[in-house]
Amino acid sequence: MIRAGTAHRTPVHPVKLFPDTPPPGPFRRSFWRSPLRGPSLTAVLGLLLLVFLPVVMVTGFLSHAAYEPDLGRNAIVRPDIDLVPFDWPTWTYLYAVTQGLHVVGGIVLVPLLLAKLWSVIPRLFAWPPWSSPAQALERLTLLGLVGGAGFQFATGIVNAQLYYPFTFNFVVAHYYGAWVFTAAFLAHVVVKLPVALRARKVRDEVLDHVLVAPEPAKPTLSRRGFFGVVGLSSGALAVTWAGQSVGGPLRQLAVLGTRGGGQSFPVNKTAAAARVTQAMVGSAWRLRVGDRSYSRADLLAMPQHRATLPIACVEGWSTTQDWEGVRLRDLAPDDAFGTMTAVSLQPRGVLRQASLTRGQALDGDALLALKVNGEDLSMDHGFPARIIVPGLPGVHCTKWVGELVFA
Ligand SMILES: Nc1nc2c(c(=O)[nH]1)N[C@H]1C(S)=C(S)[C@@H](COP(=O)(O)O)O[C@H]1N2
Ligand SMILES: [Mo]
Repeated sequence: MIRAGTAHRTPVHPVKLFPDTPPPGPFRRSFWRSPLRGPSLTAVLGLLLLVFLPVVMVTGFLSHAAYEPDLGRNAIVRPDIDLVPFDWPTWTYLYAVTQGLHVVGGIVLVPLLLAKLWSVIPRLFAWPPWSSPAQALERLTLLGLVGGAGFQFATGIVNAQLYYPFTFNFVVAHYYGAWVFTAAFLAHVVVKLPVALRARKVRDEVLDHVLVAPEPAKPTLSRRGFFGVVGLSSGALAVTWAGQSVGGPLRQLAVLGTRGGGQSFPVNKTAAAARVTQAMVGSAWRLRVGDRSYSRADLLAMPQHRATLPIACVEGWSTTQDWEGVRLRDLAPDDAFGTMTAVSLQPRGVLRQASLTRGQALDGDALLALKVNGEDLSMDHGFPARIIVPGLPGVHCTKWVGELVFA
């Protein structure tokens, strides 16, 4: 402190950005009064997230890989900066499992994430906000962590409930958001893991720690009760969401997730919404493949193949049905192709066409489906013909196909 009358002395400290005393309110430690907060609660929550968050993160990047972003027509980011370029295998339930884990996992983690955020809230109001450039940088990674998590969870959950309701490109934004969050998450783990491991051995009460309330209020909940609330919330979310990915009797319980629709399984984008009309799919409809053209009767006269396969949507739901139609490899003019692009009659929209790798198109169960569960496809499920391939994301199962391009 420099007292009046001593101003002629050279100050020892550089000019302070912030006064010593925090402003009243959340910046004062005494504002935070829960007796539950402390480094060990935060450590347990952090370690739980360290185990479960990577499941959601890794399956998210796998979803990006499944999109085959290096295939021209699927490119969601510049193909030359694609960071996960490999051929997504056609293992029947692969995408249903990875994306089910991604979406259900993300939803189930929300209570744990909120609990973690609640446990460290006094730190977000630390005073002074920063005292050195290094500390300012550390707080910036916190912004990436909290902001990144908020953005990823909010956009992901909204997208899983509604069909791409955003004015921005969700896929691209969620992908770049994932890199921001992952970088901040890794930095946070490197800095905090040793702290968390140490904190579990020390009793909070003996610490003068920013997370320990200096004037604790009476407890309203024991720590066990706190974990009970978090666990029950996660469990309730799991029960009301997971059924749409897992299926079976659980599907009835998935009140927060399942899509309704015709032919008794979910529809993503109806024919009407895609602006596909009866006239476009009537008797004049032909499938074009190079210079050849097939009527529906021509296709039904070819060898028919049946396969029980899931539609596994990026939104996390999946549904397994019995499909019947012509193998894609029977429609290829020759063996010399690298990719196959299905083009829909749908006039507009990113999903009007999608590309498969050669390996995916050659799979014995990769079909141009004409029927499902023994009946002609309904309009909403892609009549007169749609793609269905084992293991791929639903976005690659193009409906109302008008042309196949083997390139
Ligand atoms: N032409 C076209 N095909 C499409 C779509 C679309 O919007 N347009 N949506 C895709 C998506 S995201 C999914 S999950 C599946 C859903 O198929 P279903 O409506 O038969 O269940 O169709 C795919 N095929
Ligand atoms: Mo989808």
